[in-house]
Amino acid sequence: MAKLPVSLNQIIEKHGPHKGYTPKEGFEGAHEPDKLVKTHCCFCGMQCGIQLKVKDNKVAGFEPWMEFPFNEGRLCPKGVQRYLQNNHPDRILDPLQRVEGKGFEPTDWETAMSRTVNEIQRIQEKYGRDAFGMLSGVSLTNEKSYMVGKFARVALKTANLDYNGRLCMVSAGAGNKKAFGLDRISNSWADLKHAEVIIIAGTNISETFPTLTHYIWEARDNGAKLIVVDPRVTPVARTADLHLPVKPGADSALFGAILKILADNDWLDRDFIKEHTSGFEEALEAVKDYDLDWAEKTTGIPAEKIKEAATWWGKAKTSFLLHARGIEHHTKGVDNVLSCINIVLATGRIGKPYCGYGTITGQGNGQGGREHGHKCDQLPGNRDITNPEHRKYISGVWGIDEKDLPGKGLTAYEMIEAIHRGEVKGLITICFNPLVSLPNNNFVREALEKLEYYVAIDFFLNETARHADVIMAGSLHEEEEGTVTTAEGRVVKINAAVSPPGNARRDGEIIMELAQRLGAGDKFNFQNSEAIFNELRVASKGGTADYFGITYKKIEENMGIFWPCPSEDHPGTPRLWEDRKFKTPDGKAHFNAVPYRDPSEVVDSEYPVVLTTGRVVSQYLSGTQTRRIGKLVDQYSEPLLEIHPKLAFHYGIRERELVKVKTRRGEGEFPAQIVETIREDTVFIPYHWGGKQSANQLTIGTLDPVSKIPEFKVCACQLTPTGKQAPPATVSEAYQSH
Ligand SMILES: Nc1nc2c(c(=O)[nH]1)N[C@H]1C(S)=C(S)[C@@H](COP(=O)(O)OP(=O)(O)OC[C@H]3O[C@@H](n4cnc5c(=O)[nH]c(N)nc54)[C@H](O)[C@@H]3O)O[C@H]1N2
Ligand SMILES: Nc1nc2c(c(=O)[nH]1)N[C@H]1C(S)=C(S)[C@@H](COP(=O)(O)OP(=O)(O)OC[C@H]3O[C@@H](n4cnc5c(=O)[nH]c(N)nc54)[C@H](O)[C@@H]3O)O[C@H]1N2
Ligand code: SF4
Ligand SMILES: [Mo]
Repeated sequence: MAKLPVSLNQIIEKHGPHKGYTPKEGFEGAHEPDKLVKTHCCFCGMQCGIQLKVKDNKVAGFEPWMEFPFNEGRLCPKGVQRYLQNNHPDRILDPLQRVEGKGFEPTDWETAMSRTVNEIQRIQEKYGRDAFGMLSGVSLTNEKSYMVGKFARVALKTANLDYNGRLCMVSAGAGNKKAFGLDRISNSWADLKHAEVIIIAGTNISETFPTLTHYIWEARDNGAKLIVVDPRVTPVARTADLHLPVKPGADSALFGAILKILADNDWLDRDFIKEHTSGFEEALEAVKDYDLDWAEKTTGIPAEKIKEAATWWGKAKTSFLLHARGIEHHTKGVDNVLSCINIVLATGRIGKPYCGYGTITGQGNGQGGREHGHKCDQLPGNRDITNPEHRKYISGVWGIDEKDLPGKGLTAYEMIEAIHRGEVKGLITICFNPLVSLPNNNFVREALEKLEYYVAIDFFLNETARHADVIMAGSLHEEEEGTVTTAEGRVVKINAAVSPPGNARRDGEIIMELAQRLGAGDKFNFQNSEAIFNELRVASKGGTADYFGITYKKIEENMGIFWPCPSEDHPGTPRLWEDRKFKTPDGKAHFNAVPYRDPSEVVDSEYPVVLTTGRVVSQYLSGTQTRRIGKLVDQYSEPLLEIHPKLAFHYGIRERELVKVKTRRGEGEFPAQIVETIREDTVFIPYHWGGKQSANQLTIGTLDPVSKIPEFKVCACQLTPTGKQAPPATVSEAYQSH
């Protein structure tokens, strides 16, 4: 075989230069970019640094950004492929409006805007201001999140604003506020590397936060013991020292039993408990009967494994406890979180080098987006919309009368219920696909059909937007400047690489024009993203999530600043609580009594199998973005039903046989994937698809009473083999263009 030329220069030597192309010194590719733009991945909360290659105002590829300290160039499959969205043929290039009998047709911005504003005004005049609701999302930057919060309260003047973090981090947020008075992970990831014991509970970290796995490996190289709590033997669990295969919904029983073992053996930091906490005795009293027999029966984890985990945790000098949606997506999500915090506080291992605790925030700006007034009960700086002082401060920043500031509104799923009741008649969504991502989505679909007017702002036509009257063509992450806050609390800079294609517009501009047409233009007179950020800084000043000392310049010079950062000469706070000054009213960290209770739906003879749901590495959330990227589809192209060989044998289910999965809400058929890596009583379906492939046809719409998060992680189902074999997994042609 002839030896291939290895460089462009050699190709040119052999064949002469390419017509019309003169290569520049040092570049060997045929598509030399016009520029490389340092920014961050648009997907998960790790917010890995990446450099986008731009050619002719299009994102043409990427280069690793080796200097960004968190990921040092490493990326997961989604980060590597994300650049393929910018030129995607499905991109919405014009505003669209639904024409009866014809579907969507492109229209001009004047029509889209005036129709929307007329409908908002008509609905609010007829039914009241709160009859027009807004649902938003935290793939949006801090600037956009802040602006959406202000838009809903100042321009739309509705109380009913909520966001997709309601389906995500709210249980952790509520638990953290109760215990610490502040909602952020306690330490930066760097502290993980030297922890002696690491517990990760309810997170499939190698698939959902792949670049964080590196930190766990480094810790293990340094001798750390890793404990994984998950009903499935996830990839990271396969490498763990101890895997605790918990029954879905039973985590607080496990952590309660561990707390009892710590106390029984006096593996406690009594000085810390006495000086810096409250509520220890009550928390202990609540678990006094949680002996190992009870714990084994309730959690399904062998007693000796629970004891071993407690012993490792109890005797360690340094430790880290991390959790994510596996323990939080429950009607007792907040309780589960509090039960984890109890064992951290009992051993006093927080706010010290290599000792930390926190939730792993999911969405790209899941951290920042939950601080700036995006939630139905919240104002910027993580302030409380029901607190008179907080209302007064923010009204002052916004230049409005406090009595004109709406009060607390409905949470995301409650808003769907209110549409059913006829209380909410109009809806605007940005960056949210509730028809795929909310539970019990047949109920959600019926609600959408009841709306008198629905407008969506998105760059792809997602499943929910298909029910819209008007769709406004919005912008991708790489098309607007701003900041996001990573899962470790580091505020980083998103740099615009290109401008929106066709007649699509930047989200920020869309919101500002709507505000102006609604008569609030003077409150939205921002010249650029930095001007929005500067207002956000002032609005957050003195709140628990204080960004006042953070500037664009400082972020760029330091590759991110950790909040809280109260003044411009403050360096930011990678590690919280070193001063032991917790943000609760009494300045102490709070233990909480967590009595065990069952999930909202437990198995019975009619619905005898536990169903849990979650993610796979190559797909992201409702799949709007990743189901359009061929290589990611190739990697995992359809929702499979993970089932243990014993359970499959019991039902006579074969590999890739279509299995009817039925719950009290709905049913669907899914190809079986028989794996030994799941509990025998539980099946798992990833939720990234819509319609008949949606896992959320099956899930239950019950909510945690405090956080109002839906119980995505446990319900009861029935399995029936259909006898039909699913065709081999293939990638549809539409997706093969990349
Ligand atoms: N590839 C990919 N990465 C993502 C995302 C994505 O969609 N795709 N989304 C991002 C977002 S927004 C989020 S919120 C995060 C989510 O990140 P994770 O929380 O890690 O992801 P999930 O798959 O929802 O759930 C994690 C694990 O919980 C387990 N589990 C189920 N029930 C229980 C239970 O009762 N107890 C315990 N202990 N475990 C249980 C499941 O088996 C699963 O392995 O991922 C982020 N990263
Ligand atoms: N059964 C089950 N259901 C779940 C979960 C589960 O584990 N199981 N997990 C839940 C969790 S943790 C989450 S976070 C939710 C997520 O659920 P969603 O938030 O509904 O999911 P996304 O896919 O992020 O939908 C966001 C939409 O925003 C658009 N978008 C993204 N970025 C931007 C932007 O910058 N501007 C604009 N205008 N649009 C943008 C995308 O194109 C997409 O259409 O799903 C929840 N649903
Ligand atoms: S780990 Fe998250 S932020 Fe990093 S490349 Fe993957 S999806 Fe993007
Ligand atoms: Mo999430």
